[in-house]
Amino acid sequence: VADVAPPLESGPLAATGPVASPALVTQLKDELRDAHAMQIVDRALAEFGEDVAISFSGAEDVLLVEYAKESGRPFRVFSLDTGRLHPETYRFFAEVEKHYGIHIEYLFPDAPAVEALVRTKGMFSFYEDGHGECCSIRKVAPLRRRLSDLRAWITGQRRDQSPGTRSTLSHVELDAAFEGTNGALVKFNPLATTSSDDVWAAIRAFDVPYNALHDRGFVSIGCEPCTRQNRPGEHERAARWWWEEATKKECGLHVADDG
Ligand code: ADX
Ligand code: SF4
Repeated sequence: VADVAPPLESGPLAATGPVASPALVTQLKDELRDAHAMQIVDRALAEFGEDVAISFSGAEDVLLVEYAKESGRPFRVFSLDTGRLHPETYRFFAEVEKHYGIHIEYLFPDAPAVEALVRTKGMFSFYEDGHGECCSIRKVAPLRRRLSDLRAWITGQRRDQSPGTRSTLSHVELDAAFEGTNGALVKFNPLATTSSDDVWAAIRAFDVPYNALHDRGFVSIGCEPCTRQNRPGEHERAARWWWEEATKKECGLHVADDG
């Protein structure tokens, strides 16, 4: 497509700005405590330039892409293509690329690792022995690879998505699970204190494209075999890995920074 901008250079990036240290995180945390999500995205892009990227799941976190566009700054977006997403999500990725004139940087899992898993345990092992192994191969390892040449990342996590695991989430934290180029990795959660209702009000107000699954009863969207439609009155997280206990509904992408 002629009007699509070329992707920013990928691969190891020289760290040019300030080191993503705990002191910087404390400073940003104080500064952005009461900031609007749009200001937080802008600040992240201003501070880290091409050493920060938006982690886009293909759901309502598309609002982050809108805010990045509104900032007028260059920005980069990556998605973890687990190979198990809904067809609607793949179509939505393409729609987002066209709408914003960007290329999403897709990360794929290690082929031999996926082959070994499905040859020994089949395509749906997670229903038998939990989602940990599959998520670790299809999501966590590719994410680790992606983050290793960044100094910061931006996620769409919100407190109201998961009362059990995200209720104290901050707008800025030191990543407790992954390392960036310089070791320490800053994690921005611009929507941490935004409610689901406010996210949807903004998506409508900005006329942002969204995943067609949302019109069919899906609220929280992950991989196809591990996501179902929400039932009336149930919390959105109940529709993810529904056969497992509520306390296990994290896949390893997000580990809380309790500091
Ligand atoms: S998950 O850990 O349970 O899968 P969730 O679906 O709540 O995460 O999404 C929270 C944030 O994690 C998203 O807004 C996004 O920043 C990141 N994320 C989740 N899934 C992906 C994915 N497949 N690719 C990139 N980022 C993702
Ligand atoms: Fe595998 Fe399900 Fe995890 Fe997707 S969410 S990586 S299909 S276990």
